[in-house]
Amino acid sequence: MPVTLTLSKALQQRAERFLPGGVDSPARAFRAVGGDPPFVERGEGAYLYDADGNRYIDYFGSWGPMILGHASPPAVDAIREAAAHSASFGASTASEADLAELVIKAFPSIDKLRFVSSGTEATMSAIRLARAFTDRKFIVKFEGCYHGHSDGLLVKAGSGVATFGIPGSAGVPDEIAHLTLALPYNDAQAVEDAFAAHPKEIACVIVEPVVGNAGCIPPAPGYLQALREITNREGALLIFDEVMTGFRVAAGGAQELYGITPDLTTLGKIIGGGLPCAAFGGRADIMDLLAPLGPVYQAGTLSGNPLAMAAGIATVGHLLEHRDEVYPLLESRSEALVGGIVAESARAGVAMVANRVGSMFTWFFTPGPVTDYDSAAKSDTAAFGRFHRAMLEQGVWLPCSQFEAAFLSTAHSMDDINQTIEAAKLALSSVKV
Ligand code: KE4
Repeated sequence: MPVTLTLSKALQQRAERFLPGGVDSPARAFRAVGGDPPFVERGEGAYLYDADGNRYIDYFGSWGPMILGHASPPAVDAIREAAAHSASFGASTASEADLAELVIKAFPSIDKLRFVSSGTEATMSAIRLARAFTDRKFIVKFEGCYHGHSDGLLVKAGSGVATFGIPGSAGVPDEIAHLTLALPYNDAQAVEDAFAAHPKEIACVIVEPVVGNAGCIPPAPGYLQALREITNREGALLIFDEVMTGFRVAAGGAQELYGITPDLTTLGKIIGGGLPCAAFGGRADIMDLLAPLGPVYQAGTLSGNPLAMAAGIATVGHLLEHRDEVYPLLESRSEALVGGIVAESARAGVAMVANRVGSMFTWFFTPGPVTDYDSAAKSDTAAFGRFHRAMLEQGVWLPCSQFEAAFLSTAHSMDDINQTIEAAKLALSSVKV
């Protein structure tokens, strides 16, 4: 039954009276894919239900957190119980160490961590720590990687590979952007050149070990190891931004999957079970620089919030207790879904390549391969927009941008996956104009 969006359109108009673009985060406005964004009323398992009563199979899962599906009973019960004792104290609770202990059990590279309320805070704080620990001020990031919206990370590549960045957003001063080198992903030589051009000046390299924010782009064989070796040799810290990959591509994230030990790790999304929760952590000799122990100031009113801790403990606890079933299930079902749609695109004569690591994946409308931001940017984003709208009309809600990763949850059934592949058959016919 085709989707109608009458009430959603009215809600969008009302929202635009109070919120810029009617949203609290730009991607939700559907500008990258066109069409009107449905307004969600509730989620349950693999499904979202909008204000008009339409049901959608959800493949973005709140951009990653909802790995157990929506309203998963362990998380709902834990949040309900915690909320009955008040939502926030601004004082220490046992639950913070409870969740920290679970996270550290899954991430042996983390001796200590600190909770914050967003991935942006986590990466911003980790970079401040790296600068203090190394007494250096420049940082390296990679084109196509997104680490939240702190000024120094909203930076585009400069004119030359080893030249400092230019602002990637209005309001970011050149002076701040010039402290960041934005290099091509999956190019170890570019990192060598940057350090050669700026010896003993670079505090850290921050990387999405599996890129999700240009669409899904896996690391080339040996690439992460090269980052580890170069940063070790140059006295810079390696920061794995696992906000998306943590507890997603493996219980221990990309560092477990690829066998790399970073100096600092940032986490988010899944560790809060859908509530505002993120973290940064790593070697104790670095983390102990944080106030109140050391000179690096970092703070947050709602850091370690008891409801977020309860949701995180329920979610992470479930994943760790059932890791031997959960991750193989997500792997096999994701393979069936991604492969099924790629096969349909070949039958439809639509140029498509897919990248997947576990249950995070992206279908790119390009012959491919997609190995970095430049090759991702060759995708036919108009075709992706037509595909997205055609899938939404059939009750399948994909991430609303070609340059985002899609996710599967443990709640998605094979019936959901087969229904999605059927919907793609029809949607792909609308892609070809
Ligand atoms: P937040 O500040 O949005 O909690 O986290 C920032 C962040 C940091 N690191 C990585 C690898 C991330 O993917 C993110 C946020 N991801 C985007 C979607 N890809 C959030 C969605 C949005 O901005 O609305």
